[in-house]
Amino acid sequence: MSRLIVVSNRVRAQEKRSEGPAGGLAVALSAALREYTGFWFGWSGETVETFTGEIHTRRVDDVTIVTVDLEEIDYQEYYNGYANGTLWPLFHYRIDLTAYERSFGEGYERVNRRFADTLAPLIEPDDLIWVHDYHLIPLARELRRLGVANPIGFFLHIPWPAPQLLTTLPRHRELVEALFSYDLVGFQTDEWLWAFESYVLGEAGGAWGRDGQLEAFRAILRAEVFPIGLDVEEFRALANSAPAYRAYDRIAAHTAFRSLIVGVDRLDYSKGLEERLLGFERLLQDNPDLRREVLYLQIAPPSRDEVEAYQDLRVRIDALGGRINGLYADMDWTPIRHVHRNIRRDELAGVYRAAKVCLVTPLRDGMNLVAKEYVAAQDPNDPGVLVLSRFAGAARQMTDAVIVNPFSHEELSEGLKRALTMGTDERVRRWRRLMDGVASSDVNVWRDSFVERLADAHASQTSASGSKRVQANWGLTPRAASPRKPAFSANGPQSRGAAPISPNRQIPESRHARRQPAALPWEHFSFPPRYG
Ligand code: GDG
Repeated sequence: MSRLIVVSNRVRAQEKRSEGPAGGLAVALSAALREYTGFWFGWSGETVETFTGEIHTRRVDDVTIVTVDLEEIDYQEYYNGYANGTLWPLFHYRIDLTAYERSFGEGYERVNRRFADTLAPLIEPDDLIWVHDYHLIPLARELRRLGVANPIGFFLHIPWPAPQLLTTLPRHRELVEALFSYDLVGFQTDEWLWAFESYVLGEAGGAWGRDGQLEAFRAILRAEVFPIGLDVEEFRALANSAPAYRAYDRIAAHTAFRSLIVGVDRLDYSKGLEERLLGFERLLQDNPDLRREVLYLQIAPPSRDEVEAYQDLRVRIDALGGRINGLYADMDWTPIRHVHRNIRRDELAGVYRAAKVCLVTPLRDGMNLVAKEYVAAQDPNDPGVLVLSRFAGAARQMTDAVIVNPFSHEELSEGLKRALTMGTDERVRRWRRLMDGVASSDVNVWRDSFVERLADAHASQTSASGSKRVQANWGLTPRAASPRKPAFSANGPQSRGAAPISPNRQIPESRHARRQPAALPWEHFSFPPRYG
């Protein structure tokens, strides 16, 4: 039976789940990998003088991880350079912060080749390969060059930019063409999928093919929406742990008779931290009666601090917070508190529960797991209110949050006021619907639906190529039989029978007729109806 190989830039399996790392991808992938045989491959985070391709294997919390070291120049050009200095800002609509340096692009290509060279010998014929995020877009192309014919899928955790922005990137065509070496490409929301489709159709001369697949660059690709979810059981358990209750008690003692507003974000310009502070200032300015009634706690552990655009962010945030505190603080009340360090994940769950309002107001965000964690940590009888930016992917699902435009200080302030003054009945009603959605579209649904569609896309694309070969069984081997994996039931992909595979999925020049847009896969993830 098949194994699942997950590939991402950094491999950060959680040494101890309760002390988990900051970063949505790490959290979601650790949860996904605990369920299957296979391994997680990526960069060790270490640099060496000369790249050797030597792998390090270890087992962390039930997950096998395989890592490789990179050179310092790789770290600078690929990680700090192209990934976080070029693609991250561009894909978050910040062309003003985007670095367009040729050496960065060269480093990016080199590291993707190094990853492919190291990974290819570890791949067995039955394996499914699932590649994650913007660091590794060309990886499938490099693996195909080495003759890897397995199903390879790609999931983008961050937004896909509008074509008008993407075309500012030198060699944007090559980047998109590289995606056509995958069998399946997944996006967090329909908005990012549409942006991708409009580039392929409008800019790359592509067309709709069979079954709603895209055809361009003489290849076929299935592109769909797979909104990432939470490991809800794990998070609810964390929220009920002793450290969570201790954190809750500490916060409750500190905020007696006041309402706590919390924000939890990596220190990143995409998260809208400055706009959030200005919105909070507006709340204090417009509502003198609320002044001594609220406390805003912002947890913002630093990230990517070797990238220039991140270096002065903390200084600006602290200066802004200091200015607002200076204007409004009283002898026994300081409105804003910043914590720039990593809080344990179980304690974080306690903080969420203690907060009457959670402010999740990114300017652009692929999904945002904090929004889902906050909902999962609430007391069902007295839940808090989520204030959510319309520009977070999560807003497409979590429509019962108070939705705001974070660019408008007035709207942020009004949304906050609405959340702070909301009655219990409405809070409970909204929370139930939100919690239903978080529970029914969790990390297991995300993982299983992606893997199932990957096997399916591979089978359908390779049969179209006309190259016949008896195919291995692409059904995965879950570690233990689990009733919540319908994707791998007896009628699942493993019973599909022999399907041909071919590394070369090229299609004839002639384009298929343009199709009507197919029903969005999003529909499969719609939230269930209201509570009765
Ligand atoms: C990318 C996409 C997408 C934060 N501070 C602490 C801490 N965190 C944890 C949160 C949450 C995670 O980090 C942040 O996840 P997000 O989803 O909000 O954001 P990104 O890191 O930017 O993730 C994003 C995600 O990938 C998954 O696809 O949703 O759109 O940008 O889990 O709890 N965790 C701990 N201490 C902290 O101080 N332990």
